[in-house]
Amino acid sequence: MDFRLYGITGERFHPGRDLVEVMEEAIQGGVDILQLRDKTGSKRKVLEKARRLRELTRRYGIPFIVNDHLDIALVVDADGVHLGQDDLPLPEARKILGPDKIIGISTHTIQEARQAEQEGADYIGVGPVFPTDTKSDVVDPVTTAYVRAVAEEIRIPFVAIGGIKLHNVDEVLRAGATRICAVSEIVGSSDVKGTCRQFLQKIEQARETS
Ligand code: TZP
Ligand code: MG
Repeated sequence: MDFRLYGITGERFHPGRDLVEVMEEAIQGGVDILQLRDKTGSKRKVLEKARRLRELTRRYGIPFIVNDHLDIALVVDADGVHLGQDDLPLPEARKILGPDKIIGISTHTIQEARQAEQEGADYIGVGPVFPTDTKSDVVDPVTTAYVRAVAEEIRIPFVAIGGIKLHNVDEVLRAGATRICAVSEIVGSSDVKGTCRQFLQKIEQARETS
């Protein structure tokens, strides 16, 4: 679980470009864990994408995570799932997936973070740090104050997410984040690889000076 730059798919940000092609560029730029997040496609369509991204991530030797769909994660032998506060609770998901799969949980409050840690989450998401249009049912921004609180208290890996761009990522890193996720800034970029490289450089810099 020692990832730095968490990539999530966001197909509406690259119309006309193939999903796998865009995500491969992101991996080449430094994305070292990849999540398939598809809130609109049919089960079959999501399954098809999952198969392709499983093949891609295997080729590059990085973990592959499926958002929401435990069944698809199992069928394609993904490394894990990412679940929100309204999805199947973590203990139930663990029963289905077993001890070896990665389970990540979205959190918006320190109470949710504590609970996820206690229940055996492998990592948590912390966000949305800033306003974002990428997620529709999003809660109010948690701000860097929540990032700081998690950095101080929570011992499992956490990844900051939501509205993070190259121009504001330093603020998130200063609050104690050592893992970053950006969706629109990466997959919507005209230079996906270069954008990832710049994120990674900033993350590495912050890790060295912390
Ligand atoms: N979870 C919390 S915010 C968010 C998700 C999936 C969307 C992040 O997208 P962006 O484009 O980096 O703001
Ligand atoms: Mg969900």
